[in-house]
Amino acid sequence: MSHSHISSDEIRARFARAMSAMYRAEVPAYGTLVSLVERVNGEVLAADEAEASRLSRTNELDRINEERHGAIRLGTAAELSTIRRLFAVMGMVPVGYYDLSVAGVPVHSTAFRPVDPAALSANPFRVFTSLLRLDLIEDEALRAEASAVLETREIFTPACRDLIARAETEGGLGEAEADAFVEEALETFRWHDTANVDGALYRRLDHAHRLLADVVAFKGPHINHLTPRTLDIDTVQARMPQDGIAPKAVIEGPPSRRVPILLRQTSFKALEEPVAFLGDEEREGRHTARFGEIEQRGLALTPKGQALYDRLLAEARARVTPAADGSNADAYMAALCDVFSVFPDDLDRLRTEGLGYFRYAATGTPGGIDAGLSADELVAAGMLRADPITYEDFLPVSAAGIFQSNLGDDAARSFEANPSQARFEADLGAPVADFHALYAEAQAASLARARADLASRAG
Ligand code: OOG
Ligand code: NI
Repeated sequence: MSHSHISSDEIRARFARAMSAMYRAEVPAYGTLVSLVERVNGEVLAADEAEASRLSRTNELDRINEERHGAIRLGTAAELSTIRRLFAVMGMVPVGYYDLSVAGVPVHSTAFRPVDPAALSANPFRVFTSLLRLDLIEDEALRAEASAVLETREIFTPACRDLIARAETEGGLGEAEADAFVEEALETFRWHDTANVDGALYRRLDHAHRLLADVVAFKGPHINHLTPRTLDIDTVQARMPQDGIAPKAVIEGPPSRRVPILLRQTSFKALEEPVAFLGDEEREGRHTARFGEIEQRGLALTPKGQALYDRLLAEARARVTPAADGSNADAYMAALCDVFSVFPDDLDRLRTEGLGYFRYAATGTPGGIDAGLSADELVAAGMLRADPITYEDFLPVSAAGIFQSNLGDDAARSFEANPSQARFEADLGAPVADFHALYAEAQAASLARARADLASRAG
């Protein structure tokens, strides 16, 4: 990287801020939600000194009030591979593969995000990115029409394409180029109130699947939500109505616990917006696309912890299947709490039972070190401290719940489970990273550093 290049972390931070400003202007309720989340985060940090110092130790305190994820839905393989190159300019790479066909949504997805711990604390901005699967749409004629519309649209500005290519060949962007890139890249995510199709085709697409209309009928993959991170999702959920926002009835993910695990999410419903279809100057169309969401992040789970989570979630949902209209929300939350009571809820047990990932650091305690001691023994002896590693990814069942609540209740269809990671990676033009490998690596690297620290002190 030459001296004149600015870091990809800095480009990502600028882009995330620009996106947030754009979305605040387009969807005022998002601004209300962000203010509420910031207020509640401030209250949590003021009331809970231990949590505040843990977040400061793990370099999360500074990032929290700027932390966002967004989501887009793409139509073609070419769009997906170009968006991969666009996100790479900002240090974001594809992590994880999510098959949502099981949940009746004809897409498969990945999340673009930074992976390096230092980059995550600089700015963890992520974008959940889905690719439409036309192969899951039954109507062959409609499939062909949809694909013809998608083939002719261009979701990147020419200047954006040039700047991506320049970043690739030069290994980065200079100050002015970075600002131009942020401005041009933002165009891809902007809302367009004029559609790419006429009203008749829109209705056919919408009838086949709400998602099909949302992807095919528009000029670009408008950002459909931007999610701030809260330190107390139950409080924000409870206060949303006072601020004029109606949340969906059920918080997705694990129940409320002493030690948060994985990810809990809730959203408010999509806005209904006026749309002008082709050949219709009256803007008499209506489309619901954009919504709001909040999330609370907790401990990243190991494959063993994840398997326990998946089993318990399936058990709770089998006992009470949450209805789309929220009518059995209380019964579902009660079943969830009951079923999850067997999931260990203190940090020591989560660590010693191998359920979660931890970051190790040497404590200030002086003393010799026995190289043969295990990490758990060193923690028990007060030589090492273990802090939870935050889950930076997504949950397919939760994502399906978010999709369904904002696509409308009638959108629930069932497809056969139909994962196709190899196809997705071929379209993407790259493999997706395995997030368990990333967490395991971060844990192992911190432990090796902590052991080296202890050894140098002992010597
Ligand atoms: C994406 C829904 C998934 C999440 O937080 O799980 C998601 C979408 O509706 O396009 O954003
Ligand atoms: Ni989301």
